[in-house]
Amino acid sequence: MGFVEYEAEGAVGVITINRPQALNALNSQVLDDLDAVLGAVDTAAVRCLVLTGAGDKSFVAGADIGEMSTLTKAEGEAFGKKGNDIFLKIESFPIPVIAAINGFALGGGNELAMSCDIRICSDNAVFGQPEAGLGITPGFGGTQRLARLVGAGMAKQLVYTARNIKADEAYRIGLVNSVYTQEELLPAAKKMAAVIASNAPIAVRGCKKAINDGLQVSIEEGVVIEEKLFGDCFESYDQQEGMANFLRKKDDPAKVKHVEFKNR
Ligand code: CO8
Repeated sequence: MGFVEYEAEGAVGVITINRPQALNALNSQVLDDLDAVLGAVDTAAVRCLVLTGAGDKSFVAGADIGEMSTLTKAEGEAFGKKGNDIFLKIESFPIPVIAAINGFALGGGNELAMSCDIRICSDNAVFGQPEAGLGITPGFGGTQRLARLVGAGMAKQLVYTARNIKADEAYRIGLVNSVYTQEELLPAAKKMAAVIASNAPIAVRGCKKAINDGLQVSIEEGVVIEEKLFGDCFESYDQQEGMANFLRKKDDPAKVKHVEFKNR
């Protein structure tokens, strides 16, 4: 579909931002296409997504500077809302999303990666929020998510200086979980996605919601959110079979097998 490709491989879906001639920069069309692809994902069959960029140079080099250059105040705010709405959709997407960051993740590109559940990158990846050097603030959630991910002090330093950092520094500050060679990155992302997809889908969804929703509230309110989602797992096939499978090994370890979770 347009600038965004989607391919499901069993229970793992791969979304690719495909505008390599502009280093996968996010113009309105790319954002619309991404929104449409997200809307078309069959979350009954697909249990984990990988999000990456086309080519070997860039994940997403930011929002499209050409398109933004002539916006009015009202248009700028509307463009920010358009990106924010889609990135919030990713953040609260029912299944986990892994960002496989294969190069530049600047401005809106870093913001897109931060809306995903997990970030891993290639050794040529470059991260940054260059907006202050362009005369704007980050506008697709960067001021909010970067501070939550790496702490306010480091986020402020990166945003105020508009300095880019390489993969090793992104790893050191906790912006990404691991660094791979370019060749290894996508297979590693798919492998992680397959592991996630092999676990009980109702539980994985509940974990995502509990962590995300819990981060917005006090610990007292957070544990109540967890209690509800924990309770929701019981009486499901996946809970009953998952636990029965464990208990069978008390009789005979050879009886333990991989559980085929059924999402019910
Ligand atoms: N927007 C539009 N086009 C871009 C972008 C971009 N962000 N990044 C790269 N391109 C285009 C270039 O213009 C160039 O096109 P052409 O071949 O037609 O000249 C092509 O991609 C290749 O780029 P370069 O030739 O520049 O490649 P280099 O390897 O020399 O440099 C860089 C790569 C360092 C990534 C460089 O392209 C660059 O600095 N790009 C801009 C990065 C940037 O500043 N990103 C942040 C943008 S601001 C933002 O994302 C705000 C998000 C919130 C928006 C809220 C709205 C209100």
